[in-house]
Amino acid sequence: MTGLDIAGIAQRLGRAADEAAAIPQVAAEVGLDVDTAYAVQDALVRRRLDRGERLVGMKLGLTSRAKMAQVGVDEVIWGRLTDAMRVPDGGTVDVADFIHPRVEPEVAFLLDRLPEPGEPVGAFTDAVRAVAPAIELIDSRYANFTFSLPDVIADNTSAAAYAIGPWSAVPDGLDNLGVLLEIDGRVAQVGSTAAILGDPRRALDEGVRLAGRYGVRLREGWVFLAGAATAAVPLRRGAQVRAVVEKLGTASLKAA
Ligand code: OOG
Repeated sequence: MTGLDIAGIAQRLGRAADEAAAIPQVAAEVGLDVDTAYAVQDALVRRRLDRGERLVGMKLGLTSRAKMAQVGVDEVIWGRLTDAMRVPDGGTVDVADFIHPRVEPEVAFLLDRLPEPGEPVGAFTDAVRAVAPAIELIDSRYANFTFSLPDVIADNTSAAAYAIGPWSAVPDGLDNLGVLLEIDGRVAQVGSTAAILGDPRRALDEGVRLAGRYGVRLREGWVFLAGAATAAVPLRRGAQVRAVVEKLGTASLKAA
């Protein structure tokens, strides 16, 4: 570990989120590498846990080419989800709580029994109890939504809020389902679950592997967001957002 002020960087990022006020990127300035960035993320999320939030899941980011191209970072990243980030399906978020929120359509898994660390996930249907369409609201804490790989990792992969549609049993194929993001009833993005690492089931193996490197184990009952299938779209006040995933249905939220 370096002599970097991990707690201090986490504090800056945490305040930026609390005050909905962007900060400049930190990685280049302080020489943050990927491992240290995950340590900052840990401290940033711990700050939330210290004020009573609960860790309820994990997300992957940049699992699709569209997302990688949009932000100019081409590595899969993972972040942590707390209960306070969850918005009820059909619920309302206040855009004033965020800096420059964007929404993206996702697939969520409800985790069942997970294998021991180091073991492959094995049968997907043993590891996943249910699947659902989801909307992730991302909000980079950095000015202009611009960051490097360590910056976005430190910022808990821009995680801000998420809504999950109805859970259903895992269908036979998950690897080529149509995905739509609609804003005010108009199609804003079109994609396929195939865009998520070729098959969103692969995202779970990736998540187990990546988090395992940092001693983090996925838990039964956790939500797992597999990463966006399309580029993200800015969320404007008054917008009505729907993510539609073929066979799985719809998740929605409103922006006040
Ligand atoms: C990074 C987080 C990306 C996804 O699903 O690809 C992400 C960002 O774009 O700000 O959550």
